[in-house]
Amino acid sequence: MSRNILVTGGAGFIGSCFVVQQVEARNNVLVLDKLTYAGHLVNLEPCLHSSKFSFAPGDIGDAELVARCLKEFRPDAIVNFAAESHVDRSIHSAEDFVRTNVLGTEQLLRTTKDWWQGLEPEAKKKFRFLHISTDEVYGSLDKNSAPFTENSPYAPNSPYSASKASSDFFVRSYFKTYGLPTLISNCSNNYGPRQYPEKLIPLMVLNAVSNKPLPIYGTGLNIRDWIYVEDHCEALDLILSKGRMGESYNIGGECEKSNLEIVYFICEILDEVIPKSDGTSYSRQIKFVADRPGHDFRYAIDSTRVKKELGWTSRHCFPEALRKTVLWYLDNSEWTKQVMDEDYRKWLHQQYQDFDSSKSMEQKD
Ligand code: NAD
Ligand code: TDX
Repeated sequence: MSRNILVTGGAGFIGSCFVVQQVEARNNVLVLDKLTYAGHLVNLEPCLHSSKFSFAPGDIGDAELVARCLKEFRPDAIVNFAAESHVDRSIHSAEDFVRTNVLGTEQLLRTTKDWWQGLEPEAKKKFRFLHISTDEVYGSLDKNSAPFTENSPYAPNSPYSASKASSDFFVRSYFKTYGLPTLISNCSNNYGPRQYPEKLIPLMVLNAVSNKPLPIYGTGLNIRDWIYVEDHCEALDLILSKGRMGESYNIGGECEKSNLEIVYFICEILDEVIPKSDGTSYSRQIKFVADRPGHDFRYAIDSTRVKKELGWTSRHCFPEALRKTVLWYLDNSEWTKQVMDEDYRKWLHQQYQDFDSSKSMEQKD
């Protein structure tokens, strides 16, 4: 049976992948998105003309708009991807992170709860609110510590992760206090097409081919657990259909890599598919720059619960999916042109202007 799903933040990187999968599965999807610098309708191109898809521009914190969407669309589920998502931006200023991730999520919960309480018993029982969170709420691991489980204590270190942790607690509180049927997912680092090029992988690909420096924070030895975005969205579908209310589900790629490894992998792919005319490797563009303040050393996720309880497995293997991702950015220059606008150039200047104080790879050697 087809479901009505309200997807907030559905014009961003992960949300748009989820929306495309759900429309392909013949569910009706209403995307509510504020279209911030990170949200682009072009991300939804594959389903823009589908009768299963509709779009409402706006803010999750706009109670009137959300109430209208709920009343008219009557969702069986809400999936909340809407967030400010970049750690480095949260270090420059946390204001938007508090406004959307904390206050916006709480307002969305409140509006949803008010509407949900008035539903018929059957619709009320069927309804689900899935909140998309992150592994960053658990803080940082040492090299040899066991991966995060759902029972790991929250210990956020960046303003971004503090705002996500806060939103998770509000979701939990709405389940405990009002019985709103909520679910939380905590996922590791996603990669794939349509990721805004402020994040490590698309930034490195696009800088490399523009002959710009590849800025590695600190030593480059920090570790992230990488998951292909489609695998993440498939896990979310299972959580939505079969997850236990009030629970959290960790989702990870079982693919721990240091940042330096990731950048070398990207350079190897580029060296093969678009070799530089002077015969040198793109890795010569690597520059070690000042570290991210409060930089978490390592994330790793234990996905046992989502695997055992819900039968999820990731379908993609890293080398192939990374290659596919790199090729996607090379092949989609119209997309990159659209998202790498004036705002993007301003961000690069704000974040990376300080290249002078950096050391190039050759200098380091
Ligand atoms: P993104 O920055 O690409 O997209 C965020 C989307 O939310 C954009 O379309 C933006 O316009 C929209 N948005 C922002 N503020 C809004 C508001 N107030 N009202 C309505 N829409 C708003 O982010 P992403 O990488 O796709 O991440 C999606 C979610 O997944 C976030 O909650 C993030 O914390 C979480 N997450 C991301 C990763 C990752 O690796 N990218 C990993 C784990 C969890
Ligand atoms: O220029 C860079 N140089 C660099 O060394 C950038 C942008 C990043 N890095 C490092 C910092 C991190 O250790 O690469 C790693 C990955 O950085 P990001 O792509 O910014 O991701 P991260 O900070 O790990 O957070 C991501 O995963 C968890 C998402 O942005 C979050 O939304 C998600 O919750």
